[in-house]
Amino acid sequence: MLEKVLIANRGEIALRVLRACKELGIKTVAVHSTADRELMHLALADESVCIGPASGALSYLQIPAIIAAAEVTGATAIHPGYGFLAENADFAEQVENSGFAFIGPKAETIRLMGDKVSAKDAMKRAGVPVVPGSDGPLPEDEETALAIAREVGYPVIIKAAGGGGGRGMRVVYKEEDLIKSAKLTRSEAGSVFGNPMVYLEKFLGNPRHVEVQVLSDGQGNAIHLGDRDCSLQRRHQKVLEEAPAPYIDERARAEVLQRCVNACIEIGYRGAGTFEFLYEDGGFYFIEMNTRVQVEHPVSEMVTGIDIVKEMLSIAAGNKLSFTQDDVVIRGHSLECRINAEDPDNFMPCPGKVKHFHAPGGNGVRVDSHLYSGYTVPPHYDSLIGKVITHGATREEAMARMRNALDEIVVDGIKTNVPLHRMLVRDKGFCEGGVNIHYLEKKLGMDKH
Ligand code: MV4
Repeated sequence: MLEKVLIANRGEIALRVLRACKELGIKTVAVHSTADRELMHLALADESVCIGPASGALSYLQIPAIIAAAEVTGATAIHPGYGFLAENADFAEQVENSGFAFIGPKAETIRLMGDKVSAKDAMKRAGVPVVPGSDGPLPEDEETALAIAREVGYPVIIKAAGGGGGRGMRVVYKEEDLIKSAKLTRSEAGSVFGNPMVYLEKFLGNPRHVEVQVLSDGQGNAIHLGDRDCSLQRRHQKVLEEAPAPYIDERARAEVLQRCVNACIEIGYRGAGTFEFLYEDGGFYFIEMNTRVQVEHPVSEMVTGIDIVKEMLSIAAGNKLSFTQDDVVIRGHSLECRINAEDPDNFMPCPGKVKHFHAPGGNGVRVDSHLYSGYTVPPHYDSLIGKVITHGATREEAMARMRNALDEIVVDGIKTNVPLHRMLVRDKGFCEGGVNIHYLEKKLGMDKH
């Protein structure tokens, strides 16, 4: 096993990784900014190192500071968590070139998936169903571009190769708008991502966001941990996730899960990964792959009983997967509510001192949070302060347990989105299941029309 892991992150995910390391008897190094001296996991780590001032750009995003911290503490591996440097191929490369294990895929895989055109091309060639489109970059030649869009059929969407997660996209409804939309998206992509390359896809009007969790050891063995539905989102920020995705055509599901596993073996994928799909009219269409552990990984853990972070550590230590697909059984249903320090009325971040925190409990209830009474949520980072996760034999049981958990949770002193979650778990449409990516924004009256 790995000897000593440096956790290059903060908040709930740093605590999550620390817990996995401690379970496995791995020593831990926590790194933190000057604004994060109160973080819970610092007290639990074997060592901690301050790597810079409050701003994430000057601390958690400082590659030399993190590698120096690993060197002075004698860490042997680095876990990037999510966000920050987790999908930075240069970071992964420098970590490995400095002699540490990067707990994630090879740098070249991160680079491949970071470019959405090469990611889609690789997945299509590996047999994963993709959204129909330009099959590569959208050519600058206007006649060729118009011909591609006409062949795909309007409406189409133009996306930046360097984008992802909802940044750098533009929907085009009619042919006369294509060229100016392509030019605009190209120019924005050039300035925002430093890469003007764009590609074109058929625009799906009412899809669901369904993703597939995989684990692959980079030694020829890969498995899936089923799927998750992350359709409940606002402005590309997920709010509530669940596993498995409800009301999916079972033949299409079995097919796509197997194709993801095959693709992992085909590309020699190493670590935990997520294939993101749009699901519409019974079909799955690949859009992007995430090469990190995701915020919502616990719902997959709850329905499989597999600890994804422990598996990441084991894979990084060079071990083969210790189980096969037949050992993975999807049991029951799981929900996750993301708890944010934000104003429930206008979604503005609301950092500040937590006067009192009470975590919910009971059968099938899990809380992943670094919160404690007296902790001050700093204003410099993401507003996620924890996740309430429930499991039940059925979706209804998981939902009833979530209603109870949200009734019990107390976060006094700051505003949170708990009221939004209390409303959602009683919402008729959501309770029935299978809502699409526009459902929450429509419900909140944010619909553009
Ligand atoms: C799409 C789409 C419809 N058609 N692609 C937004 C995030 C990025 N990962 C991909 N996104 C979308 N791509 C085609 N061809 C609609 C979205 C989309 C979306 C996707 C997943 C979750 C939430 C979303 C919200 C708005 C738009």
